[in-house]
Parts: sequence; C-alpha cells; structure tokens
Amino acid sequence: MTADRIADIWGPRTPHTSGSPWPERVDQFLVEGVSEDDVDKWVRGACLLCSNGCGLEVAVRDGKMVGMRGRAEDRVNHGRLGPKGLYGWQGEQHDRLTAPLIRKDGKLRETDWETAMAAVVEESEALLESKGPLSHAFYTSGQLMIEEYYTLAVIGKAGLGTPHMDGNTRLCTATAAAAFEETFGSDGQPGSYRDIDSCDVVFLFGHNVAETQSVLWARMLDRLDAADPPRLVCVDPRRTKVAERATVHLPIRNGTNLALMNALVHELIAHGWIDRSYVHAHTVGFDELRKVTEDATPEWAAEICGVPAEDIRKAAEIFGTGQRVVSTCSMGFYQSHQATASSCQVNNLHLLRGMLGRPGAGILQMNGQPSAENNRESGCGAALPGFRNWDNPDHVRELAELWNVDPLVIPHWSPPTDANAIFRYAEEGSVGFLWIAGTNPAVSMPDLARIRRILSGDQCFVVVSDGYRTETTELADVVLPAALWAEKTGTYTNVDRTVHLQEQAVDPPGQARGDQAIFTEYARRLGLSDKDGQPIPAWESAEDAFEAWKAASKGRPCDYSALTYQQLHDVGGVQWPCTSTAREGTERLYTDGTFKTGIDDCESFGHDLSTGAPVSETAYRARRLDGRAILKTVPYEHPFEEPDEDYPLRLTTGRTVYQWHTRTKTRRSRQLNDAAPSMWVELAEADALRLGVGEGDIVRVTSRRGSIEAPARISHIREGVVFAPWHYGDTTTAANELTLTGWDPVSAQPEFKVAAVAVTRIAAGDGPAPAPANTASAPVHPLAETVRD
Ligand SMILES: Nc1nc2c(c(=O)[nH]1)N[C@H]1C(S)=C(S)[C@@H](COP(=O)(O)OP(=O)(O)OC[C@H]3O[C@@H](n4cnc5c(=O)[nH]c(N)nc54)[C@H](O)[C@@H]3O)O[C@H]1N2
Ligand SMILES: Nc1nc2c(c(=O)[nH]1)N[C@H]1C(S)=C(S)[C@@H](COP(=O)(O)OP(=O)(O)OC[C@H]3O[C@@H](n4cnc5c(=O)[nH]c(N)nc54)[C@H](O)[C@@H]3O)O[C@H]1N2
Ligand code: SF4
Ligand SMILES: [Mo]
Repeated sequence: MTADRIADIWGPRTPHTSGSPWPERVDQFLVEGVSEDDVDKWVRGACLLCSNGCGLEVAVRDGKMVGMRGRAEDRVNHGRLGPKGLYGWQGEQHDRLTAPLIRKDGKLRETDWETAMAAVVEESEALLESKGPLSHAFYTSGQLMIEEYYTLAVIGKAGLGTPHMDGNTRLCTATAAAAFEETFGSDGQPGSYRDIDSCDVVFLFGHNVAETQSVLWARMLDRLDAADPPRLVCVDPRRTKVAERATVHLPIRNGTNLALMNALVHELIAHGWIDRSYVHAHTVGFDELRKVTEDATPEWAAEICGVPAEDIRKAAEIFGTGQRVVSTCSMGFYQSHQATASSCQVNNLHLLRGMLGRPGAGILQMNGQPSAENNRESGCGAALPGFRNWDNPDHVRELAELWNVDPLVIPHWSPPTDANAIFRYAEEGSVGFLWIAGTNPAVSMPDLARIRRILSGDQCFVVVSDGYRTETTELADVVLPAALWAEKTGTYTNVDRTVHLQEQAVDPPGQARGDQAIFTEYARRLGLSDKDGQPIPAWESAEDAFEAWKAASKGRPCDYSALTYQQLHDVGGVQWPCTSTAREGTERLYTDGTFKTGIDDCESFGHDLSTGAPVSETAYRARRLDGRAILKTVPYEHPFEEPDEDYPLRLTTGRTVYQWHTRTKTRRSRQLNDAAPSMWVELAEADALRLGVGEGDIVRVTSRRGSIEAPARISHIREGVVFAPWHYGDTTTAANELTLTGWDPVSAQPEFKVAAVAVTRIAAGDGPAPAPANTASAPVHPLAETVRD
C-alpha cells in the first residue's frame, strides 16, 4: 500500500497475540508521477538508515532510483518501512561529490583520480618509510559493507601492520561489544527479533526505539495492541512515545543508570526472583554480585536517580515475575561514564532469571548503525576479525596462516587503538596519516572545537572518502568521492545477526567509486603483499571479498561459512552463524547455556569494570569458566560532570525520527527535512518558567567547552534536564560543541549523554520551535496556543 510515514510514523496496526507470527504489511513509495507500470526493475537489498536492516526492493527507472517497497518475506520487517526507509534514499540523488578534491594553497579544488590517489600514496609511502606503520590510522564507519570492512582490515592488519584502526562504532555500539565480552566471553547478540512476538515483558533501557528503529517499534506496538499485551518498562529521562505506552516509566536523571541497575539486581536477589539452578549451572560470580548490590536498595537508588522507590520496586517485580522477558539496551546506557557496567547489569538480570536462549526470552544489546555489527566482526575496527582475541597467540597464528603473513606483522602486541586515542595521536602528530571513511567526525565527535583543530592542523595529513561534501571533508587534504548504498553490491548485518545482501541498483554519479575499490587501489599502489609476494588483498570483486570473509569467519562465533549471495537474494535476511549444519542460519545463541568463556574461545579476558584494567590471562584461567557466564558489577559513581552553580542543568543529546545523524542524506530528502528542518533544544516546563523562556524563544546553551543557540521546545522532559538533537552540525547549533572528552573505561565509548550546562534566554522567538510534535519532542501545551501574531 502507498504509505505516509511522515504523519503516520509507524503505520496502521496489525495486532497479534503471543506466539503467532507477525503479520505482513507491505509499505511502498514511488516518487510523484511514477506508477508501478513505469518501474523497469525492482532490485533487492536492505535499508541502510538504521540497524534494524529492513529488507526492501529499490524501484529503478531509466537508471535512477524512483521508489522503495518493503519485502514481505523478510524476517526483519515483514514488508514494513519507516520514514527514513521510505524517503531517505532520495537524498542520495542530489548534491553528490562527483570528483576527487585536493587541497592547494589552502583551498580544496577538483581534480582527477590519478592526481588524488598519487598524492595519498606519496604521503603514505613517505611516512611508512620514515616512521613506520604506527604513523597510519584509519577511522571508519558503521555504514559500509562487510566486503569493504574486511578488505580494509586485511590492508591495515596484514599489509601495513597498524593497530590504529577504529570505527565510529566506538561512538555507537562499542559498549554492546564490551558488555558481551565481559559477560559471555565474546561479542555476539544472544536474542532474536522474533522474541518480541512471544514475550510477556519488554524492558527498554535508554532506547527510544519508537524514533530510532521505527519498524521495530511497530513490531512492539502490534503486541501492545493485541489481547495479551506484554508489560513494558521504559528507562529514559524523556517522555518518549515508548514511555507513553509503558506500564512503568522510570525518567531517571541522565548519568545514573548504574544506580538503578544495581537496585534492580538487588531486588531480584532480595525477593528470590532467581533461577537458582540456571545460575548454579551456567554462571560464576553470584556471591560477588550480591555483595556489591547488597546496599543498593530502591530507596538509595531513588535518591540518586530521582524517581520514586516504589516505581523501582514495581519495575523489578515485573522483571522478576515475567515468564518471557526481552530487554533492549541502547545509547542512553552506552554513551555514559559507567556504560559497560550498566549494560552488563542488563545481561545479569537475564542470567539471574535464566531468561535467554529460548523463544520470548532474549537480550538485544542494540546496534545503531546498519552495519556496526560488521565493523566489529570484520576486524576493521579495534579488534581482530572473527571476534578473535588479540591476546591469544593461537588466534593470531590462525590469521597469519589465513593471510600468509608473519604473525609479527599483525598488530597484537598491545590492545588495539580506540578512536579517542587515534584522535589524540593525530592531535600530537604521532599519527601523521589519517584516513576517514564513511563518517563525519567534525559533527559527531565530542568537543568539536578540538576535533576541528586536529583535522585542520599541519601535523596530520587527512584523507576523507564520502558521498558528499561535509563538515569533515572541508578540513581534509584529499577528498575521495564514494559510491553509496544501492550504487554497489555487498552485505550488511543488523542487530539480531541478520545478514542482508544489497544488490547494485544504479551507477554511482560522476567519478564516484565503491570503498572496496578505493582501498584496493591504495593497497595495489603501495604494493602490499604476503610472504610469497602475492598481493594483499588477494581479491577484487565484492563476492570474492565475501568469500574471503567467510573463510576468516569459519569456526568462529560469527560463522558465515555456508552463506551465499544466492541464498540472500532468494530469502532476504539470514542470521549468522550459518554453517554446513545450520544452512538456514541460527535464531538464538546460547540455547544450551554454554557461553564463549572457554580460554580458547573467548575474545577477551575481560576488565575491571571500574577502572578498565585488563584481567590477566592467568587470573582468567584461574576462574575455570569453561563456558559459564560471568556475573559482575561495580558500585555506582557520579558522572564526569555534575551540575553546579555555574552550569546548573544536565545536558543530554540524541535523535529525532526524521533525521539521520549529520543529515548528509536526510536533509536532502524533502519529506524528512521538512518534518524537522532545523535545530531546537528541549526544556522542562518548570525550568522554562524559572528561566523566563517561552515556547520558541531563542536560548543560548553553554557548557565549559562552548555554546549554541536555538529555539526552545517546552517538552515532557525531566526537570533539570536539557535535550539537544545532535543532527544540526553548524558550529552555532551542533550539540557536540557542548559535550566533553571522556569515555567509559572498558568500552572507551564517549560520554555524549551527560554534561553540565547553563541556559539563558536571548530573544523572543517568532513561533513555536521547529521540532516535531508527534514524537518525544511533543510540546507540553498545544502549539496553537503559542503561535504569535
Ligand atoms: N531517526 C533516526 N534513527 C536512528 C539514528 C538517527 O540518527 N536517526 N541513528 C541510529 C544510530 S547510529 C543509533 S546508535 C541509534 C540510537 O538509538 P537510541 O539509543 O534510541 O537513540 P538516542 O536518541 O541517542 O538515545 C536514546 C534515548 O536515551 C535517552 N537518554 C539520554 N540520557 C540518558 C541516560 O542517562 N539514561 C537513560 N536511561 N536514557 C538516557 C534519551 O532521552 C533518548 O530518548 O539510532 C539509530 N537510528
Ligand atoms: N552528541 C552526540 N553525538 C553523537 C551521538 C549522540 O547520541 N550524541 N551518537 C554517536 C553515534 S551512536 C554515532 S553512530 C555517530 C555517527 O556519526 P557519523 O558517522 O559522523 O554520522 P553520519 O552523518 O552517519 O556520517 C556518515 C558519513 O558517511 C557518509 N557515507 C554514507 N555511506 C557511505 C559509504 O558507503 N561510503 C563512504 N565513504 N561514505 C559514506 C555519509 O555521507 C556521512 O557523511 O555519532 C555519534 N555522535
Ligand atoms: S526501521 Fe531502520 S532499517 Fe527499517 S526502514 Fe526505518 S530506518 Fe530503515
Ligand atoms: Mo550509532
């Protein structure tokens, strides 16, 4: 059916009761003037505008994209598409970067590939010769294909030998990976989206799923509107659409997650809501967990979090008495100072109740970006491919054999470098060559004034590959035009391990090229080769890269070895592991309660959750985990920055349903951009009254790093908290002008969700703030009352 996903974000309901399949509903959109008869072909793929990874088909006419429709048979969306899926692709057909750019006399000028690539390679060769591979860093994305990531992983780790590789996944899902490693020994999502279809309780921890995975929320709504709705608990300082449907909403102060989590675990233990035989057979650490949470009573947490103790008790009871509980955990937890500890407590709640590995009982530590998962598993970021342990010589040897290189080439002598450290090294110049692909750090990193200084300085040569000119390309030395999404072929893996194949639908514009081709040309020009002089990488096509990745993943938790492009074309999404004994894929991990904590299996020996200090191999061995999961937590600590007299409010940042990140795509889609065209900030009514701020008045928000100005929306946010969407990258409006340089000690994920700020009114507005009224940003009072004449 033709859909309007701007006004009706989640579309019509198709309710169903527990255990019955989620009904199909196919959403379709064709641009004005085009009918189904005009479409030359429908090309299969998956949406690339969030980690849900909805299966779809691209309508093509005369070599151009003219529409989208969902794939009814796809396990992820059963045909549905959200606002970004339906309309976001249009942004890929305007204002594209069509030629390389090179900086001359301080200005970026158009050039040809030969000149641009020669400049990149010349700079790279000179540095490799004078300083070696540690002078090189690659900062990539959660939006490329696994073929592209794996190709770059091999170039960086087998060809050059640099440990300085990370993705913007550090800002996004590093904590999901870290929490899995700490609890289960290895990265890998235990649950399945299908668990939502049969659960009787859903917990959403810091996850505004209604706006950020809108089709997943449609799936939840279809259960909530049926005869046997699950009970829902929402932990979020804002009254989101999720909160409006919650049995219990805990609008905690931002930055206090761990206090709440320790209290929830305390309650489970105090009431004996525990599956003792599961805990005994499949976990270690119970006594320690009990000790650390002993004093974390609901009253104690209520004081810190600023919510009634009674509500914390209610939430714990819901978790404790549910039969089939699903939890999701997202940026409200991950982008915080005790991110890994808080997220591990979500895992712990499930372990205590034996609540995983069976239908309806699952953990979904969320990913945000469409292929964040692939960056993590391919080893393109700060990890080795296939969730291998850099601290395990056998794992390194396996890779050395696969790649036919000396194990010493593979950087494994120290922990791989995270993005925070990469930018620090680029700041001081020990990294003199930084290649940024598929990310826009001049808007998305914290403390932007500093990031701009780093990228524009002479101490580091910066290469950027992107499909558009962005705030980051403008600071680069060389800019390379990249093909986007349906302009190339390759695979993406979503939150619940579902792999999709995107098939090329249209040609890239102008001289733009796919990232795999760009990286491969760089490697060829450098002459990277293995022990026998064979080229690294040893492949050219996407499908050959996929085959190489399959070989690297074989026998590992993320095993793709039996998966083929043909199968993905035929059925849509398939969940890894996909092996010769599980050709259709695998719905859930850990169904037998055996985890990846064995010394030969684990991806990491773990860390102290307070300090991030690594656990030694000896200490890890001594615990004799042998496949049992690890229950651990630490006491709550205050965030890096608490409000004080000068900065009395708590800033948090996040997303709106209609925009994607730094808006390179969504601001070029008319429907999406019109729905959320420019910056605003959200204030609680009590704070607005005190500050003399009315709806739409222009306010200045100031932190110790900088300040921004925008119209105020008086919304249903917790008193004392200010919310800023971070999509609007202009230096006068970018939320990251305000955020601080600080991160979780285990996952190294930056703290985007807490900073102390002051707000002042600087002018009257000329109408309500340009914020959507049908989302978490809804005004407290109907806007008609605030419109001025
Ligand atoms: N429309 C849209 N969808 C997207 C994206 C997008 O840009 N636009 N981006 C995608 C990506 S990459 C990601 S990572 C995901 C992110 O998806 P989400 O994690 O859902 O997104 P956020 O808005 O960053 O944060 C979620 C919620 O955390 C709450 N929060 C803030 N501080 C705290 C806190 O201290 N504790 C708790 N418990 N909650 C807090 C915020 O109020 C917010 O509602 O979305 C993906 N989907
Ligand atoms: N304050 C605050 N800051 C945040 C967050 C927050 O919640 N609050 N969230 C963080 C999170 S979770 C994330 S994921 C990051 C995201 O931050 P970014 O990754 O910086 O945001 P995007 O706008 O998605 O940037 C992706 C860039 O890649 C380009 N691109 C897209 N596809 C391709 C491709 O195939 N090839 C190439 N070469 N380029 C491509 C796009 O045009 C775009 O410029 O931001 C983080 N920053
Ligand atoms: S939910 Fe995510 S993957 Fe699905 S259509 Fe929306 S943006 Fe695309
Ligand atoms: Mo993200």
